[in-house]
Amino acid sequence: MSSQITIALSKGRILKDTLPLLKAAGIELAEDPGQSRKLIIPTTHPDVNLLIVRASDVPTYVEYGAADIGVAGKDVLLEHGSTELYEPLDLNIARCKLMTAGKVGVPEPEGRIRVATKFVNLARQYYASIGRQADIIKLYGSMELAPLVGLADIIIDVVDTGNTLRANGLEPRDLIRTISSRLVVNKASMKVKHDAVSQLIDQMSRAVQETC
Ligand code: PRT
Ligand code: MG
Repeated sequence: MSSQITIALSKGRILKDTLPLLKAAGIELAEDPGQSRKLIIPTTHPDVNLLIVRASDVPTYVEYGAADIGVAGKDVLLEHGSTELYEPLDLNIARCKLMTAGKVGVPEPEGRIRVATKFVNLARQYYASIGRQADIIKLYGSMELAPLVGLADIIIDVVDTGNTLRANGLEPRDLIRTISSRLVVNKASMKVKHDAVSQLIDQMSRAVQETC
């Protein structure tokens, strides 16, 4: 690898699950991002740096070329909706389900429903696809609260164990789609840094297959 490569990742489950795949490509963190407040993390590979960004900002960094490569959930990528990103690899990590959920035992009202979510574009597409009238309310977090206080009938969120729903008296309803995290690549980087980028994709791809 001789080109400089910048990789955008979010802290938390994506960072944790991506580290072993990067290690297989010869990339290890030179500092612990859990300990450090730095947002640019050097690696043991002289040509590779990591950027620590908000999960929902990863597609933006990669689209504008501030990072060459990123790792983001398919939920975030679909909501972002860019056609300007290559998505060469399903990393099969941070798996979850995008679902609707509502209050336990409370049937959905007839006619128009109110839906709270941070995935407003996905929510609009989903209700259009099933031909249901829905008012979509944008929230930035704690979606589970919305049905409890009468802000919405339904939420749309990603669900893993379902414990968060259950703890708040909610139940999963309809599966919208299964989600995993994807490697995304800036289109210009794919051309200009082709050798370095494709080597990294190949190495990570092999590591994904070995863990499956
Ligand atoms: O936290 P921030 O607002 O910065 O962004 P984020 O919440 O999108 O980031 P992060 O790191 O929490 O999630 C990154 C990606 O991980 C998401 O885009 C998903 O693709 C994926 N993922 C996998 C999940 C989960 N599993 C998950 N369980 N993202 C969020 N959750 C939430 C869930 O909504 C619930 O609130 O975690 C909580 C626990 O889930 P349960 O079902 O196990 O209780
Ligand atoms: Mg989170």
